[in-house]
Amino acid sequence: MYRSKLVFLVVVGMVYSATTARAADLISVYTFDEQSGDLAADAIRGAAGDASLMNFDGSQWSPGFIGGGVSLDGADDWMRAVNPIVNGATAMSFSGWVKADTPPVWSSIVKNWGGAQAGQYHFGLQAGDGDLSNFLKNSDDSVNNIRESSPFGLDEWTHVAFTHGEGKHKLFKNGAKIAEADFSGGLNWPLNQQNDGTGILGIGVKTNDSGDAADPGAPGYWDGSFDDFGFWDGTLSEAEVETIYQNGLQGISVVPEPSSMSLVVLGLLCALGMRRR
Ligand SMILES: [Ca+2]
Ligand SMILES: [Ca+2]
Repeated sequence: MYRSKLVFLVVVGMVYSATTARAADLISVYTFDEQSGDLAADAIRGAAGDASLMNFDGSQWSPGFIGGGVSLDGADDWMRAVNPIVNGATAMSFSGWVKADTPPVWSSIVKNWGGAQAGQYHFGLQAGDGDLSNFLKNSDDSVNNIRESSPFGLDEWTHVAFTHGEGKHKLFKNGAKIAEADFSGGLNWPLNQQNDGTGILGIGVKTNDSGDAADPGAPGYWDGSFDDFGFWDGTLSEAEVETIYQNGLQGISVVPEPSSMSLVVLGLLCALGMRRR
């Protein structure tokens, strides 16, 4: 009897694993749950993905949408990390929760983009119009811009996402697709970021070409709050984006629950425990 229970648990674990397989792997997450200090930890990459908080005055850790969040002053606060997306990536996705108090010109969410040299992605609010917008640039130097074309709501937590891959560039708000375009190709860092083999992720900013400072011309600081930022190395489906949004409403982060393999091991341990009795 215990053996059949054991087999059942293993089979359940395998089926669960097969049905939850996904094309896109989560490669970087900022939960912004720190509540102190000048680093935002990456729950996937560890120290290699730490984001450095620049020009914050100590009052940055605030209530978020899922646990804690980080608050940016719209004047000079920004964060810098190693870009989680590889140079030449032909697919990627980003998801996060954001709240805008005001919409400074070119308000930035996440960008790998220089002042003069375009990069992989440029996600935020469009110019002075203030609608949700993303730009991608491929290795043919073709820049694609998709946008919502109506002003972004202020003072409310909003789920935002974009995906690249499978021939499409898509933009999402609160789980729903709001814009898409045909687009494909590899995404490359600004040339000046390739000298040391490291691309730059600017959070709440557009950096200069080398990524070591905010672009003096159009820094695009964010005035408001961020929470639960995730990057994937592939293309999330529209259903997956909707699920991430719905999970967020339930207070569930994109950080994965214990994996299906852990469930298999847990099942085995439970079964062995039962056998001993
Ligand atoms: Ca959080
Ligand atoms: Ca500041």
